Amino acid sequence: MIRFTTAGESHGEALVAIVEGIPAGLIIDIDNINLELARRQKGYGRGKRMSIETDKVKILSGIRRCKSLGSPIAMLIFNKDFKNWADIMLPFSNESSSVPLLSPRPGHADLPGLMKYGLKDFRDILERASARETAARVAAGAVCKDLLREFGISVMSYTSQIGSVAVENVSIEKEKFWDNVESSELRSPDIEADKKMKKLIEVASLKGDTLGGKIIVIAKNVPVGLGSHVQHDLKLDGRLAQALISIQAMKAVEFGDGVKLAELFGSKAHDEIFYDKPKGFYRETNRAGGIEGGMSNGEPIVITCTMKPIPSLVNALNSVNLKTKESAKAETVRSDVCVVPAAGVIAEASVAIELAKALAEKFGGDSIEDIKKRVSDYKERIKSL
Ligand code: EPS
Repeated sequence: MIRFTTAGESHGEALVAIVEGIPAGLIIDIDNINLELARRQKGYGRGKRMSIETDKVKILSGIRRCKSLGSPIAMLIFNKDFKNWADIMLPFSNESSSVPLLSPRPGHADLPGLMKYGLKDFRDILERASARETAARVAAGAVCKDLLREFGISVMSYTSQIGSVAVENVSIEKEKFWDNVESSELRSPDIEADKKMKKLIEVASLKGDTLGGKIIVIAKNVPVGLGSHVQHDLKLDGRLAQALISIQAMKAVEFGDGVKLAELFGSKAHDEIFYDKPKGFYRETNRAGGIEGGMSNGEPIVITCTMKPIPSLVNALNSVNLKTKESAKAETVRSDVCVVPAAGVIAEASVAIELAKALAEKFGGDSIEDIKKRVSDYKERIKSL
């Protein structure tokens, strides 16, 4: 079974990711992991922290001679900023120049976290609630992307909206679509929208405000039948939704035509099935976004994720001081204005992890060669239907 866990505080010494269940014999490219980490760091509207960090992974276990051993893969990403926070964040430091943070930010984990864990300074909450944790998720996702690549499965994403500005008339089939996405600081495929989005981010920045938006994640070449209809917690869409909604600040996840389907008659909401001798069964539309009955149906998996504006505002919202109980402005901590482009990279990682899990579940195997054989036999069976 593939599973992963992460550890680490935003300003602690390092982040840790442990991925278990990756089959033996998979070629792991450390450059690919570092490339994904670098992609996550980019984006117009990011704060000062990203100019301090150059995230790189240190592999501690599970890989030998560039190949996975089947044992847990432990990865470390050092926080360069830790040296500036050592007296505040060292696990056994007695002396602390840290002034407790007492006025929680509306929309953040600060207040519910403090209440739940019985702590007094919400730095103890925000350090782990921070989206810095997603660097570790991206490292885990990069390993899973390596696994998926062996089966021709790709996971990509782009920014489709920032604030009120949405990309228009774009088609992922268009030449250079993905080159445009990767070369845009906002990971948007539409140069005109890109300009407007940047302007909006500048306005937000001047106002001490923040912006959310939408990203679209697309997984291609996913074999039919990942996930299952037989039990609630095996459904692929349910699992992907959990993985994506757990990304900091994510508020909604839609598959295919998503919420738009509510307005339609059933006759216009589904993807009719056709058959053609060489092609087999196919659809001409993909309103379902590649998942039916909790299983992949062979069409691209298309997911729209909506992110709220992050709650760390320079122009702080009203809050209450936890000690005096008097009205106070929420604490201002260093922050980003917009993290939607980074969220796309994180969403890719989250989707890659879930698909890798579902793939390993369906085809089993401790070694990459065993899985390949089973996938090939399965594809033959489907073809002969
Ligand atoms: C982030 C690191 C954090 C934030 C941001 C993302 O660094 P710092 O708190 O030192 O500025 O910039 O965190 C959030 C968006 C959040 O919600 O906490 C990172 O590595 O992506």
